[in-house]
Amino acid sequence: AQDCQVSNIQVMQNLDRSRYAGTWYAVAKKDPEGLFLIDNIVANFVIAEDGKMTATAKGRVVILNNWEMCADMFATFEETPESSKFRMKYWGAASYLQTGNDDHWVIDTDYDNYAIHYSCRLVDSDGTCLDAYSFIFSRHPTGLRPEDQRNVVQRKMDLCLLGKYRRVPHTGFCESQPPTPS
Ligand code: DAO
Repeated sequence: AQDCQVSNIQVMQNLDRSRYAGTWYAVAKKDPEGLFLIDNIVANFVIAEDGKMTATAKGRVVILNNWEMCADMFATFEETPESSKFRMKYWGAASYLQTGNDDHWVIDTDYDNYAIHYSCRLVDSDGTCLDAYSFIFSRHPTGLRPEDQRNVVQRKMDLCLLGKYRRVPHTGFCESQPPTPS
């Protein structure tokens, strides 16, 4: 479906959260209004013993007036009747970092190589998204495998976001404190 209706977006069927868990490197990102995480973005999803999913994430941010730092972020996920649609509460290790409550949708993943994330923060009166952000995640910091790229392009089209992504470089900026392993 490419009618750009948020309610018609196809998500991953029967998401296996334990296979989705672990470390994902953002290799591309479509930014929301008020961009926060810039690059060197690594997320680590964990399934706790009570079955609840949480995440830690790092990324380079620029806050206040050109203060560049590595943000340490935390997130909890609330399940919904659809296995790939979560509500995500997030906050930073420091009080001056962003906090929020966003959708976290898993559009597609093969668990071992790539995952496509989508979040619409504001649905317009016509049902399209006014303020979306989306991560293309890879298990490999070097990027997507060539064989996954066709699929990722198709999903970007389905999300009506083709051409709106930028590459997310990994330069080692946040590597002094890697994310907590699962
Ligand atoms: O970078 O502009 C932005 C929006 C991202 C907000 C969420 C960041 C913290 C939580 C990340 C968890 C895994 C996606």
